[in-house]
Amino acid sequence: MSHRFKSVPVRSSEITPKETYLSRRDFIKAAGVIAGSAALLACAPDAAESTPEVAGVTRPAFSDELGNPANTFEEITSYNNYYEFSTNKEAVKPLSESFNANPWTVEVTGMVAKPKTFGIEDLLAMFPQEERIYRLRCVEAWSMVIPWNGFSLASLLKAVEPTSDAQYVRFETVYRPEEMKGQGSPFYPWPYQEGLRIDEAMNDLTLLATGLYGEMMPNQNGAPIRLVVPWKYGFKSIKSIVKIELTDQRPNTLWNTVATNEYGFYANVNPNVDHPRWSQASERRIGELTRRETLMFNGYGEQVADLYADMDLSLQY
Ligand SMILES: Nc1nc2c(c(=O)[nH]1)N[C@H]1C(S)=C(S)[C@@H](COP(=O)(O)O)O[C@H]1N2
Ligand SMILES: [Mo]
Repeated sequence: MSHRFKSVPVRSSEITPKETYLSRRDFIKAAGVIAGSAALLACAPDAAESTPEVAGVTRPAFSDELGNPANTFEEITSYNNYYEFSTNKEAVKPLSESFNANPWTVEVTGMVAKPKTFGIEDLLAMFPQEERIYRLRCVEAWSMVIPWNGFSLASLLKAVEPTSDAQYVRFETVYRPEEMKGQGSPFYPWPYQEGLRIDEAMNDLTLLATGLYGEMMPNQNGAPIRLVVPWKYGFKSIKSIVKIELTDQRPNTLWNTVATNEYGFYANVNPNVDHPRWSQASERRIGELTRRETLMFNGYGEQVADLYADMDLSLQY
């Protein structure tokens, strides 16, 4: 685990500009694992200087490939969607405190040559941790910039060797109604499920995240391992995964089951296709005063637009 993240949440008022520059440059080096991102990061405006401060919160001294400053550890870990604990975003953190993510196993099964159940420690040993700063755009029209640690889903899938029949990947969250009181709610079909097309799952951007800011994944963010699909609405990024299944059937997803006309299978971030009850054209970045325009594919179109070249995205939302 890199020590570099540890220096990041320091208030920039407490450090000199030179130190800010150095830690940022170190971070750019570390972030070079994302293809092509290093050059973009290097010419991005300095995040710490260019971002307005809100109510005494100083933005961290580094940013994503578009120059957006990362949200603070505090913001990322105290405003969460995790319905297994609560539908109240501020209540998730306290309610998830006693959740026990150790020991943990992830079963990888279905249409694969080498099905296997991995301990979380096996996964951490097999796949070196990368550091990636991704924007997360919630379907509720707020967003954050989050420095994740993890490894590509593709590297795990390759290890179990999907058969040629496999067309989709299905993900399942742990079911523990004793620890997760929200799972007592009859309004949702537990356990939480999600799915990707196999080409989406194999895309380099798709991350299995095991931590953030260089720390083990906090419970409220989906300990110990969760998906991050940065060009899709946040609900695709399923938390606390216990099962990954390769299949030839398009998986049911929790949100698609609850409200089919509101939450499609694809759920690509798209400012041109409104949610039936609100616009998706702009978003509130947590910690900022003015709204931002939402970017097509959340700004990752260069990497993913080809996946949808033959589709009408207003119909397949
Ligand atoms: N199992 C599970 N995964 C989930 C959710 C959930 O309620 N349960 N919420 C989703 C939604 S709507 C969002 S926006 C993101 C929020 O992730 P964060 O709390 O790390 O920001 O998690 C997604 N993954
Ligand atoms: Mo969300």
